[in-house]
Amino acid sequence: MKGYRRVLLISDTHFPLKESTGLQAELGSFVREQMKSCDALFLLGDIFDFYHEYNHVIPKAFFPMYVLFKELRDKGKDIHYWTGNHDFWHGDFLNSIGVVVHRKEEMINLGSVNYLFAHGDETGRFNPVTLIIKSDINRFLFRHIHPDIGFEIARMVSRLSRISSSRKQPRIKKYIEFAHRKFREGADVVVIGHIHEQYTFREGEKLFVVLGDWMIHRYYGLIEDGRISLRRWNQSPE
Ligand SMILES: [Mn+2]
Repeated sequence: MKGYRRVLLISDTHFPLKESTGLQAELGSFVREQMKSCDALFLLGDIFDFYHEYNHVIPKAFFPMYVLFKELRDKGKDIHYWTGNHDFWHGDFLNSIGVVVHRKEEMINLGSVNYLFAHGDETGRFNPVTLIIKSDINRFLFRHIHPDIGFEIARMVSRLSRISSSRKQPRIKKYIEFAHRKFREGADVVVIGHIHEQYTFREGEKLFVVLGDWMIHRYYGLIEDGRISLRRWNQSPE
C-alpha cells in the first residue's frame, strides 16, 4: 500500500438508479477539483443506492461515475472503494478500470497513523437480514431475473430500507463498541460512513470518526499527512 499524503473521503452518496445524472455530475466536479491536490480517493460505501452486475452487463445509470473513476486512474490517482449495504453486489468491473474494491474493513497506514476504514454496516453483531441479502443464493436468484424487472424491485426495496432506517435513531453505542474493538486490534483512527451523521469521539490518543453522508449533507473528509478533518461542501452561489 502506497503512503498517501492527501486523501479525499466520501461516503453514502446513494445515487439512485433513475435521474441521478445531475447528482453524479455535481459530485464529479467537486471530486475533480479536490483531486488536483489529493493522491487517493476513498469511497466508504453506499455510493450507489443499488448496484448489481452480471457477467456481461453493468448498470448504465452510473456511467458518469465510471468515467470519473477512469479519468482519475488515467491521471495516476488511486481509488479505494468499500462496498456498503446498498452496493455490495460488485463484480470485477470496477477492478477492471483500476479501482481497488474492499469488501471488508481495511487497515491502512497513512502518515504513520493506523487507519481502519469500513462502511460501518457490519459492526460484528449477527444480522440475519444482511446475511440473507448478501447470500450467494440470493445473488444466484437475482442473476436469473431480467434486469429491468430485478432493478425495479431493487429500487423499491432500497427505498423502503432507507425510509425505515431514517426513522430509527442510530444506536451509536454499538458503533463505539466496534471502534473500541478495533483500537484494541491496533487501529489509531477508525473511520466509517453508513450513519448519515457526523460524529467524532476522542479517547486519549485514539479517534473514532463517522464521516457523515454526501447525499443529504454534502459532508466529506480529508486526510493530510495522517491527520483527518471533517468538512462540509458549501456550494458557492451562482
Ligand atoms: Mn449504509
